[in-house]
Amino acid sequence: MIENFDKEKCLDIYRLLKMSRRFEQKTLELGGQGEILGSLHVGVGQEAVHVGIALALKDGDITFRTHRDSGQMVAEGIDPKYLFAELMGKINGYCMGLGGSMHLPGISGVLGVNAPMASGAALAFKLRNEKRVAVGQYGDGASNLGPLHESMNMAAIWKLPVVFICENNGYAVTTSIKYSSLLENLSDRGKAWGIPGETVDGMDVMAVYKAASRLIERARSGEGPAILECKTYRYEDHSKSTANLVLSYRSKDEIAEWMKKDAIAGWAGKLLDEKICTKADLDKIDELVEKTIEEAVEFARNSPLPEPEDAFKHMYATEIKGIPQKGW
Ligand SMILES: Cc1ncc(C[n+]2csc(CCOP(=O)(O)OP(=O)(O)O)c2C)c(N)n1
Ligand SMILES: [Mg+2]
Repeated sequence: MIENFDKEKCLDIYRLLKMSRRFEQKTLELGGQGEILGSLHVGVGQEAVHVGIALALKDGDITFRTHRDSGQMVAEGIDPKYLFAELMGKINGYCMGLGGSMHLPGISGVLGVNAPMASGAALAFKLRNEKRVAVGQYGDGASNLGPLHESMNMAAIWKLPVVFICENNGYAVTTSIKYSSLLENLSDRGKAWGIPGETVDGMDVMAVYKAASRLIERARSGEGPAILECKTYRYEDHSKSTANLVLSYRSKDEIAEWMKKDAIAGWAGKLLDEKICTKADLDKIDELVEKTIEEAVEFARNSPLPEPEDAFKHMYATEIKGIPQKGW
């Protein structure tokens, strides 16, 4: 038993961490082979944040994720086969293949909009008297954008049921947080709006889960918003298209230091040290994860591509003068 989790749940947390990582690593592999076109922003290394948030959300809650959170969708229980299909541009994808990685459901490619959108959702919950909570996720880079601060102030004065979760992975593309904020902890910004702010070890799934669920339940009980900063790290580069920058702005030693705190190895070690499970239990989960990922990729590979004219579906303007809609 760790916290209130029995052996089965502890192993399931291991499975979610693994699924989240293997899903994202697989997307990079498929991208490298030309099976996924366009860019990808993976959160490999940030799994403790993704799984911790997924565990803390309750049915009916809503989260607005960042461009780096597709692994979190898998941890939330979203079927990876439809995610792979979307990333490969196939009609069985969650957005019928028309969205791609930056437009997965609940993910925005526009920085700084998640806090406003989460605050808007929280306002709707409050007006409808629903006991639901909204979460707005954002990176350290996005934390400096104006709309985020405006919406945090409004959420504070209206005591909205929203929690702002900062995934501080230390960099915005190549810019270190050291150059973009004088604060040691970005959660201190809560003081400006009169709301609580906490910082946790974002490589520790239990630390994220405990703080996120406490603040989410606090918001649900009508006490208003809070900021949770998770200090974490991305192992891969900013995106598939910037992979050539790998070591131009950070050192190999820095990456190695963070990898020592790896969330998956840390959780597995804890389960073994506390004799909650055996190595064989973990190996079995690893096998299951690989099988699930492979089957999901096969499903996506075998799914059809949309027709060219499908590009004009699901748009506000369906007829565009001068642009042929058929037969090109
Ligand atoms: C409004 C806006 N400005 C710029 C960009 C380009 N952009 C995409 S990701 C990124 C860096 C984001 O850094 P951070 O918020 O720390 O998130 P991370 O990528 O580290 O997860 C930038 C500048 C964008 N998508 N939206
Ligand atoms: Mg960042």
